[in-house]
Amino acid sequence: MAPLSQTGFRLVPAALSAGDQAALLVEVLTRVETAPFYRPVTPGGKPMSVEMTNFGALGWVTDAKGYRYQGAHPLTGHPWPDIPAALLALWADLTTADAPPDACLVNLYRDSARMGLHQDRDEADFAFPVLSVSLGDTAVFRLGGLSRRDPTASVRLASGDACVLSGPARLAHHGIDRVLAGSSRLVPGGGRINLTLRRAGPAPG
Ligand code: MD6
Ligand code: FE
Repeated sequence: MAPLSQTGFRLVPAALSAGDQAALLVEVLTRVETAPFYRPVTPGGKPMSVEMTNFGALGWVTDAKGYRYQGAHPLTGHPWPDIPAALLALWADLTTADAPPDACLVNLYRDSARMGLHQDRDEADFAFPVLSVSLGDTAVFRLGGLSRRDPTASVRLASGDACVLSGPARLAHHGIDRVLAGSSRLVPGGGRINLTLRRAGPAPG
């Protein structure tokens, strides 16, 4: 299956208008004042080039102990801030999930930050999709298949674009090859912010 036409991969260009992007950025930066971006370390001990924080009941973290979801910021010890309402609305609009997301990973790409090919597989129930929203500089997103060795293809994610991995594509490999510096003026100081919404815990009820 050609990676970009596989069932369950959906790119939604301009899911957010310019005004909605600016409003969401304010919501994000306000939360970052109390839940600052930090540079995570892989279980192998390598600092990531991407900086991270989270919103929601559960946040994705990585350190020497491994990958997991936890309820508190690793540096402040405080619960993560709540998920902005505009993102909850987008999840309701663009997915068929019957429960709201409980986790929103926030990735900050400055300079030459990138993200290697990976699967999102630390969640309890892969029946829930992952929805990503991009703000700021355009990224080159690479999508492959269920096997790491499957062919890949790349597509650009611009500011305001959303993308969904669901169904057969939920566990597809994907990553960020690079970010096109200076392609947007949205993020103060330059760069790109990506927000990924997930249901990390089991379905409620
Ligand atoms: C990023 N995105 O766009 C990284 N994961 O910065 C992801 O890792 C991702 O875009 C799952 C579903 C959609 C994604
Ligand atoms: Fe991912």
